[in-house]
Amino acid sequence: MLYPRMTEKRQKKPLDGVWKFQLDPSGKGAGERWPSQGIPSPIHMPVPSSYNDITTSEEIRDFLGDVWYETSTYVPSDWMTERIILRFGAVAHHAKVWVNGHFVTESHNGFLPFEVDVTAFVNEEKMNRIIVKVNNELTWDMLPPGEVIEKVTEDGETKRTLHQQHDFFNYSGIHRSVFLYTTPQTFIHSLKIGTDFNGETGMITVQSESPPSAFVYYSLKDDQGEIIAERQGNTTEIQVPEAEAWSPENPYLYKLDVYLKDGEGTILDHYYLNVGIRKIEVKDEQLLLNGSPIYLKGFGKHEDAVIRGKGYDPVTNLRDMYLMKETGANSFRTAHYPYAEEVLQLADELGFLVIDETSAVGLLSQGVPATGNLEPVFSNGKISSRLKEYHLDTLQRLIERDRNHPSVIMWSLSNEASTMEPEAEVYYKDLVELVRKLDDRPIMNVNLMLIEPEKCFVSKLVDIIGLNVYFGWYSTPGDLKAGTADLRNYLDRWAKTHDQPIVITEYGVDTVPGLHKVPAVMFSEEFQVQFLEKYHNVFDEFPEVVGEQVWNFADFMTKQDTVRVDGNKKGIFTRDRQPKMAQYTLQKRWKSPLREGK
Ligand code: GCB
Repeated sequence: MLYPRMTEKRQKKPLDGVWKFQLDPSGKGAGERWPSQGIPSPIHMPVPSSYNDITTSEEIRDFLGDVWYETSTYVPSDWMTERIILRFGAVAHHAKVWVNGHFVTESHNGFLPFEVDVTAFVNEEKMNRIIVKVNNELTWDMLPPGEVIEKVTEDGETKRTLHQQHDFFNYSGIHRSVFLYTTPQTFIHSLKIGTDFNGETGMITVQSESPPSAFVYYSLKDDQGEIIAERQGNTTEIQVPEAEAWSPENPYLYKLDVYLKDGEGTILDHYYLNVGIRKIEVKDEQLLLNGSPIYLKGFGKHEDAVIRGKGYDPVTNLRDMYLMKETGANSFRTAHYPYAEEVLQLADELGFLVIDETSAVGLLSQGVPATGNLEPVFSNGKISSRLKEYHLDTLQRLIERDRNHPSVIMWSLSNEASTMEPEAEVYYKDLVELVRKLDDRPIMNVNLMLIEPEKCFVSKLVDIIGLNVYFGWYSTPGDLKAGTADLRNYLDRWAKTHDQPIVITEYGVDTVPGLHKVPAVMFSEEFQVQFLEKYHNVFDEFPEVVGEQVWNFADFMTKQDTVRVDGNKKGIFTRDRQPKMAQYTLQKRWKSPLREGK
């Protein structure tokens, strides 16, 4: 799906701002005709944002169920000859949309964009009313999975709570920008860019999907706007001699203008894309960027910020990127769901290598308290064919959305699933097959530290192994000597049983900023520093380890729990993006040359 862009042939109008908002605890909105008559007793709510932390109401923060949003807008008259599209960057988790009382579309994916042609429903001379019903309940037919539990309290009230499997707050609402945009009637439907680089010459392949009645023209420009090559046809190849390869140190972007013309040469449509020429491969237990080994240094992140929750926020995003650069990071993982498209645009421009993850987090049952064992999820039917369809659909849409970003270097299928169950193998085989059909980037799957390397049914299917490790924290708490010995042993077992390179996709400890202790104890800043230093020494013993991403970039909100003090505190930065002591530990390591090849 193409990101909406303004050109001389396309217009766009953001609908971001303050919308009307109302909770609907009894689900009466549709029955009372809110979609056609408007929502009756609204309060003000910003879009994009999570709604949870905007007001002071506990009911709104913890709300589970339907809420309604409403806005109104005029549409310029010169749009009336065009296709008019209404597009949402993401709404968590379910959305139904009405335009001027007409139901136009629905979505059930909280982290991916959706759009609909509303040309037939907009008025030229009157205000247009857009109404969105948002529901934030999770089920085991979707990602991330979850379950609404109903309990009747002593005073006869039904209390509904969300049972979720993942460690982040269930922020909800219209999370990303909403646009009205136009395309001409004859328009460029999709574009797929591939690049290759042999050390000198760059190769760009372009595939466009456009109506057969029109002709496609491409113009490739360098970053000064000088034309380098011009081509024609739905599919084409462009060789770029002495190409500037894209990398974190030199995120050089070419610009590709794409025109659709009629038989007389009149321009019907125009779209453009940034193109970074780069080659990413996994070879001989190494990760190669443009032919040379690259070591990933960086973070697992979250889209999470004070007040706006998971709402798209360019201010926080840029602060994060500058802090990551300053720390010496060259990469991040979009844990645990697809991030806003604008984040990937920044990663292209500023030079970050991105592990792009689906929202498959929590495909692992929690421990059974009586036994301490993990209940199966693949083998007992909890993971249904519907959930698998949802996973496949998410992967396909993620790839179609993000495949043209040079920053995206691999796809992560899931985080910490029950891959020790034999039934997981068939499930993941189908995921891998789909990805291989759609794209040639390496595939990763991220493992929980309880997965025994000898008994994992999925790692053999992927190109690169992600490991989340917390020895000395969740096991042998506070004992870093035992923790690092366990880490060494665990990595050794992975290295012996698998041929693929390993990225440490999570390692870290909760740390209360300002808590100092000598000797170090858990939760102190000293403990975080020592944990990282000791882990780094172990990573350096393993040539198979081709990357380290600390958990987490910043502190983030979780549900209320006995093991969380106002959220997860494993951040290297606080939630308001100020450094803890450990930032200097990372900066020292990441800004100086690591051992050979790292
Ligand atoms: C993990 C999860 C991550 C949690 C983290 C933690 O393994 O992947 O979502 O937040 O551990 O802090 O416990």
